[in-house]
Formats: sequence, C-alpha cells, structure tokens
Amino acid sequence: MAKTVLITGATAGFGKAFAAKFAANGYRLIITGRRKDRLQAIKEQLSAAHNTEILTLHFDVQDRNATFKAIETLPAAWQNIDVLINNAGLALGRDYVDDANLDDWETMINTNLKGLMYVTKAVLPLLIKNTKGHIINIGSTAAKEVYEKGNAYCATKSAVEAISKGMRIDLLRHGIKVTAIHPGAAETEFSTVRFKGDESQASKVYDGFQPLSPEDVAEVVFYTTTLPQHVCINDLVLTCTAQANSLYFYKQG
Ligand code: NDP
Ligand code: 8X3
Repeated sequence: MAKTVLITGATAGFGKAFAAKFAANGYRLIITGRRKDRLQAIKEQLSAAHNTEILTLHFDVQDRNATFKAIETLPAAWQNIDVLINNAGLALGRDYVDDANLDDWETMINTNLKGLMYVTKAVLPLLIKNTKGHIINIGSTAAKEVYEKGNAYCATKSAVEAISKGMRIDLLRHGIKVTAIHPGAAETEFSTVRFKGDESQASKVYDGFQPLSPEDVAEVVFYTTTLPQHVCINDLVLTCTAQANSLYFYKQG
C-alpha cells in the first residue's frame, strides 16, 4: 500500500516542493495551508501528473482548535500517516530587538513553535497506533547561529531544534523517528513574507550568490525518509555552497 505524508505549509516554497517530490515517488499526500485555492490547484496539478491520491486540509496552525479538528476528523482512509513534515513557518521583519514589532514576534512564536507542536500533538496518536512513523521538523541555520536582527525568528528556530530533541527522546519507546532539517538561504516566498510584500528588499537577500532552491531541500528531506527503519538522521544542516552558516556568505558582484 502507498505510504502517506502530511505536509504543513504546502501552498508555497519548500512545502510545495516536498509535495511534488513525495507525489513523484508514489506517496499519497495530505497537503495543508491557509490558502485553499492554492491547495486545490496543487492537488489538481500533482494528481494529474502522478496519478496519486491527495487530500487538502486548510487551517491556520496557530489556531489550536482548528488544527485538532482538521486532524481528528480525517477520513478513516487517511488516518494511516507514515511521515509528518512540520514545515509551515515564517519570519516577519528584520529589526533590532528594541525596534521589533511585538505582533510579529507573537505570530512567529505562534506559527513556528506552537503551531508545530499543535500539529505534532494532533497527529501523534495516529503514528503511535502504528508503532512507527517519521516526524520531520523544518528548522533553519537560524537555529544554529543567531544573526543581527534575527532575534525572535532565530529563537523560534532554536526552539524547533530543542523540541525535536525532546520528541526524539520521548518517542523512542514508540519507534518513531524525529529528524530536524536546517536549511540555509533558499529562494521561496520567505523573504517576501518577511519584508511584508517589499519585493525589492526580498530579492536583495539573494543578490550575488546562488541560494538553495526548494527542490534542493526536497531532495534532502525525501532522502531522510528512504533509510531503513533502524536508521534515523537526527539533525541535518544544508546550505548552498556560497553559505557557510547563518553569518558567512560569499557574495559576488
Ligand atoms: P514560504 O513563505 O514560501 O512558505 C511558507 C508556507 O508556510 C506556506 O505554504 C504558508 O501557507 C505556510 N504557513 C505560514 N504560516 C502558516 C500558518 N499560520 N498556518 C498554516 N500554514 C502557514 O516559505 P518557505 O517555504 O521558505 O518556508 C518553509 C519553512 O522553511 C518555514 O518554517 C521557514 O522558516 C523555513 N526555512 C526557510 C528558509 C528559506 O530561506 N526560505 C531557510 C530555512 C528554513 P499559507 O500562507 O497558505 O498558510
Ligand atoms: C531562513 C534563513 O537566513 O533568513 O530560515 O534565517 S535565514
């Protein structure tokens, strides 16, 4: 029987590329996000291209009740989940800590940390029932080194690293793998969201070097799911060749 992956934040960027990669490899998909029209378009495109079953769920991961309701009311045929990819997330603003906007901080914490925890808690009974499964949490190089004006975003990603460690320990007894993947700079809608629609500020982030593409990240994420049941990649950092870590880039021009 085909395996099933549930991907949060599948309407854009990494999540959309994960959906395409897993569909191309025979997975059934549960794709989630807030933008229903995009989920529907991705469903139509991928089911036509790969002849695979796709279920869409639209909810805001910040909304605890909506998150639990969406997962708890999954049709029986969709309750056998093999892989959960906690990918939904965002940065908002890039400001000194004394200038930063409190609402931006709350949205980042509520989405990147609390949202990830709500989705995991809601899906866990389904994984535990099967005494196997794989949770993949998308962190960031921002979890590894804090950069200037990265304050709250870096804190949320450090928290993703910490909660991944905690999940790995606590879920040992259920045979569930937990992998944290930490990508470096990748060109998606991330910077447009971070700079609140200012495309020129967003595109400057990627000037002078070739960043990761969402497909590069999808390749690595998918790889972690191909290993035997007794092998788990715990923590993995990937960057483009022009990036050493959160702080050091080689930019030309
Ligand atoms: P995009 O902005 O392209 O995609 C973000 C996705 O998250 C969208 O599908 C969006 O869907 C979803 N999302 C955001 N907020 C919510 C919410 N409250 N509820 C449900 N879904 C939500 O960014 P990326 O693909 O780049 O980012 C994906 C993840 O990767 C994030 O966690 C980000 O922090 C991380 N990351 C990104 C890097 C980069 O350089 N791009 C590098 C390292 C990590 P919708 O708006 O439809 O709800
Ligand atoms: C996204 C990459 O460098 O903007 O997590 O923090 S960065």
